[in-house]
Amino acid sequence: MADTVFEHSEYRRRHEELIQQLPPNSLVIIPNNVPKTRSNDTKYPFRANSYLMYLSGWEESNSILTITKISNQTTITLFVKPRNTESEIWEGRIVGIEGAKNGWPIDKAVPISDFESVLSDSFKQISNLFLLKDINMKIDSIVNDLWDGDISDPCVYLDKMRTIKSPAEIELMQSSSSIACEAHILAMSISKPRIGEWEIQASMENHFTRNRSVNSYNPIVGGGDNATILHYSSNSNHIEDNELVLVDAGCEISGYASDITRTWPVNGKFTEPQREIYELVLEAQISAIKACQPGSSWESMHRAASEVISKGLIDLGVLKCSLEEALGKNLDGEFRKFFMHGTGHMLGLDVHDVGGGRQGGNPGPTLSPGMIVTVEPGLYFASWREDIEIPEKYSGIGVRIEDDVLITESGPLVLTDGCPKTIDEIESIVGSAL
Ligand SMILES: [Mn+2]
Repeated sequence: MADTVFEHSEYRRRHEELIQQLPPNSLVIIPNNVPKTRSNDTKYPFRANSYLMYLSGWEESNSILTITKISNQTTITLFVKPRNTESEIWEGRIVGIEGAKNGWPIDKAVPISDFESVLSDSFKQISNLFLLKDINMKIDSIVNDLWDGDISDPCVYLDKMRTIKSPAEIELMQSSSSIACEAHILAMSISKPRIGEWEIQASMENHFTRNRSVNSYNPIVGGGDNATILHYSSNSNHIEDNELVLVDAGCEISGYASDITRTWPVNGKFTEPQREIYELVLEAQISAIKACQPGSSWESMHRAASEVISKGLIDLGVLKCSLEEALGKNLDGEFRKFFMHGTGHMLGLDVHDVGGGRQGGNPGPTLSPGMIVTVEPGLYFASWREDIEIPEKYSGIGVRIEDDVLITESGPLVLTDGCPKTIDEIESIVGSAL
């Protein structure tokens, strides 16, 4: 028997929930990701498709899950690689047809080579087709060749389902949160002037690997001005005495992500200007977390953070305008010069998880029990910016503080509260392992 991440009954409940929403005579196709070449004949580490993992726990490459609902008869089929000794000698053991059928929450396992013929048979019986597009181009073109009708997006149903985490999912996300908290504390404890950004990255990845987890995204370790680059990733500079370092790093357990940012002075002591900015971001973050109440609009946490930031920037003399101008009509005022990203996003199988809520167009989902979101306001004063005025004393300061928050009936529950964020706590931990 295989070890699926969740009990089979949990996957079966997910199938049931999806099937109930599908129109009669439907077929849903979920292809797995395609392994990507890194260089010549070596590949990037393979990561299975999140929807496929969500619906079956299956991870092996070269596979496709289909769900058919034909006159109230439903069938979950997994198309997989058959066993092959020669290939297994080189690439590792293959689960195969029998293994898949016996160990995974599916009804049928079929060789992947039969996909096209099985598909053309099913097409005679269905009237609604749902395909997870742009994952495997070969599958997209097979489907396009065989099917003349409309192709719908299964994410319409699946994203809503993935947004609300089950108790078992929450448990996993609590473990990946806890491991990431420990990694941040370790990184703080080894920090000292002139440490390399890569050394901090290495200490975190070491902790992730030792706990059988992997990065949930490329860690950001930015010292000084590098902290003001939102997606800085080279992690290739020394961090000088008196500089802050911003570390945005999280891990993944059985596919489920954590996502934490902490910012600390590399020498263990905040300077006065660093302290002023840090305290403002922390106050904004705490206020945004308090706004994570069930029934609140998605915007409410961003509004809470933006209000604190706007007022604070005026008090510090960074913004010389009214609070109204600082905030702007649609939270698009002067404060955006220094806080240019959203306050949070959904978190789950994807680090920027499905279910909406990111910046742009739509109003975003209403916060509901079982959702897990990040809360991560920041302030950035890049010394190299010439398009805006950067106050001299804050020049080269970038601060972001990010926690992972479960919405519960009784309010926000911070899954990453094991990671210290007050100035006193941080100053006592930085350098303590040296
Ligand atoms: Mn994040």
